[in-house]
Amino acid sequence: MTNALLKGIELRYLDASGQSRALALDADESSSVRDGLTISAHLEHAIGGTIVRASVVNRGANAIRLTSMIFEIATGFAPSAPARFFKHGYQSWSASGGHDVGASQTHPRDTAHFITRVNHQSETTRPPEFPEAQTSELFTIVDSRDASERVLAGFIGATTSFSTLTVSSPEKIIARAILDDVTLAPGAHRELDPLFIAAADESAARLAARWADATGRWMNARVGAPFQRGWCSWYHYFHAITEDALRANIKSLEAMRSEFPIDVIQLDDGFQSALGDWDTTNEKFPSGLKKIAGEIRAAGFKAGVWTAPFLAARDSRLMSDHPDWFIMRAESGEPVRAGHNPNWTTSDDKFAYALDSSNPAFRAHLRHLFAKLTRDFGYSYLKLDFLYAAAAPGRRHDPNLTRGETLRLGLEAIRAGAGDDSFILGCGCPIGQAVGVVNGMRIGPDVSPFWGSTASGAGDPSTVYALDAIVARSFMHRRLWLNDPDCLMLRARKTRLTADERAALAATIVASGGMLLISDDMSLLDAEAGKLFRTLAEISAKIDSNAMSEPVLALDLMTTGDIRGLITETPAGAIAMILNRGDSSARVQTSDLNLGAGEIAALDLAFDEKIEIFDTIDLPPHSARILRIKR
Ligand code: 9PG
Repeated sequence: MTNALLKGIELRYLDASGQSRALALDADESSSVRDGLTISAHLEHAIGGTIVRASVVNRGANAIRLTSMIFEIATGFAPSAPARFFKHGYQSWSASGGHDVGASQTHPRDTAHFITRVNHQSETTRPPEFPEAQTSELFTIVDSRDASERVLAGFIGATTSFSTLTVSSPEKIIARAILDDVTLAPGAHRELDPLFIAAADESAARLAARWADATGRWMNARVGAPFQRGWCSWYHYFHAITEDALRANIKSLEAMRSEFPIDVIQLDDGFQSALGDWDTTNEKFPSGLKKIAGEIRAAGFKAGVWTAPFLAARDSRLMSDHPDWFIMRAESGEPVRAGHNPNWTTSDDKFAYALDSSNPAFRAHLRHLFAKLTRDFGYSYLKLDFLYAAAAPGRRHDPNLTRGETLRLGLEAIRAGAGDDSFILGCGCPIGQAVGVVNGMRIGPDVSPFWGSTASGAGDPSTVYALDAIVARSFMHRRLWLNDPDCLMLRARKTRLTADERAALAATIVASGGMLLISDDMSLLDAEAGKLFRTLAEISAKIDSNAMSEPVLALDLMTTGDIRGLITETPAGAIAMILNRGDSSARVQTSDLNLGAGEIAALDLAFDEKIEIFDTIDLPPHSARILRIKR
């Protein structure tokens, strides 16, 4: 029996003279006081573990600044035990997976460009005690071969701050609420997000689902939206999308309604007059956004549109009218760069700048903008992208708000403008702060019309990394929101994906039960593709309808091997997916897959073929199979 428990808490802060200080609370105390500053913690046994609620009150005469709250957790594992930990990624596109504890002190991002670090880490520079290589965002799971139980530690809320968990050696986990040196005025108090600790003899994926359950409940996750099927312009047209190309697809989708039953047509990046000016279009969209929404709706679809509401480029109206709405670099007084894209601007300066949602004037702008896009223009599906920008470090309008609070306020302003009946999809979004605001969330990096490198460390968009994320984060679906695994591509031309690769992408998406979005020029698809699409829609809707009661789980959440898989139990038996992401063929023993007992039948989506399975499954490189297991 492991005995995971809280050993102690420590508040790190800056006193009135700017001096770094620490105030500790032992596990057997409920509060600790110094100079009027009080920290307290309350432990509650619930949902099969311990919930720690900590708070801080300033009863002193001077304002102080809060740096972090540190929680030390003993795992019960020996310091020498061979162990692995789950390193959960920061935002939609950031990788998640198992790593050996203590294997590395350095991470490739430690020396990466600022834009890469602001994208993928809750802090662009980690304090030396909490190296990126050993740090997970929001929650972690520690697994030791020497013990039957695994330990989960994670924050089940994210309304007050970003948080990390550092696993430097097997015997302890350091959980940390990142408080960004916010001011705590005399008389003020701050509640921290609850920390959950549990040890259990169940799979890492099931423990992760338990964390997602608890988080979703604590944060009132919006999990009730209907299953989403849609079309997205991005992965065929990219920035080159035009009004005419969109119109041709609206026509095709209307004509092929029974072959391709979809509900939403979503226009992606490429329509806007400038990055930041989301209600006006460029010369490729002469009709304007309102007329286009009207055409999509007249054809019988919901209209969807992409924005990056926390970014703006130099040539935007927004940036020239409101230079004071940006997060500022303390040293230079220049706005903070949070993106770089030559397609986004005609200015010489190709950077995209981060907007400051701690500023109520900018939040009022967001409310008006999204009320206009929804109520006036008629878009009821909003893909909000590059949302991490709101959390960029820098000087903000309101020094009393953490970056996590600022991001959430920005998201809430958008929701307030868009109304509760709009479907909001987060993308490029830090995972915790969006729970309860968004209806759907991209849970991985972009797919692309090529497979990509399977070598670890390469960060370029590629389908294989998207598949890794779909498997790793499947447990979030219908617990935190509807998972968006990113788009299916079925076209056989104008793509570098092979038939096996397209089918592997399709199989992984549908087995996850997540949203089913297609991104093809519909004129490239024939009746056969339509038949496949209907099969996919049927399988994914079935898995989705079951996902509220039974999570879709990775077969082995901690693995780094090329064979990955998903499984979910339904009343009619289990549905699983087995993927060979690697570059060589694999023969897999079904007994090695944690599939449980039962007769197995496989479906090869590439060839629409049912295969009898006995003890082994042969998987070509970059291929997948859907399995049905009779229980
Ligand atoms: C539109 C796209 C699509 C896509 C989003 C997002 O790091 N990068 O440079 C980077 C660029 C684009 C990107 C992700 C990362 O894709 O995920 O679905 O909407 O924006 O520009």
